[in-house]
Amino acid sequence: MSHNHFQKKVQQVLPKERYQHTLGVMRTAVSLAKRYGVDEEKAELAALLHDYGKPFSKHHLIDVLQREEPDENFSEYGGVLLHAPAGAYMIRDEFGIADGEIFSSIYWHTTGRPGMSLFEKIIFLADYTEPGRSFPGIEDVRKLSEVDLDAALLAAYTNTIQHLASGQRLIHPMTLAAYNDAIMQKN
Ligand code: DGI
Ligand code: FE
Ligand code: FE
Ligand code: FE
Repeated sequence: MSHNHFQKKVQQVLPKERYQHTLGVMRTAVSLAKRYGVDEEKAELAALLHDYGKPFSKHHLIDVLQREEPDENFSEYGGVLLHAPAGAYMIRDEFGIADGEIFSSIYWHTTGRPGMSLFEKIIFLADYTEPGRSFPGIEDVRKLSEVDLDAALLAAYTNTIQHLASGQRLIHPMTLAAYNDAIMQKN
């Protein structure tokens, strides 16, 4: 299947706004890939597919994930987290994309994780900073992402954790572990 075919499929599945977000993530991912010396086409493909799982029901996403990981705990921390890991498996199986970097960048694009690869950082930050997004703190992360990926990542984790805690929402252990790792890497 060609990139064009994947794009048509994604456009069919995603609601209009989510597809517009995806186009923004693709452009941002290509720009970051160029800047940091990562395969631009691969970054664009991962960005195209990163939210593929989003429109599917919680029930379906849990089914997909439980089949692969019977003791997964994503769902305990909020339904919004499921589209990332479940989406990674769906892309592998429905699109036949076997690339491990694409898989893991989609899998971890919502929580992050300790020891993020360069490729994972680029997809995570492209998702966080694409031009269609606006929320408090995003400008700092946008600026940092052009000069220092690790500083941008730490700013993004900090912002997300503050946002979740301010609403007394659950924070997935990987989100906290990613934050701790980013602090340790800095020092
Ligand atoms: O799918 P997108 O909206 O493009 O972006 P995303 O996959 O990064 O999801 C962002 C949402 O996920 C946002 O509402 C914050 C939430 N989130 C991120 N980390 C955690 C989290 N929600 C919970 N409950 N726990 C987390 O650790
Ligand atoms: Fe997402
Ligand atoms: Fe994100
Ligand atoms: Fe997204």
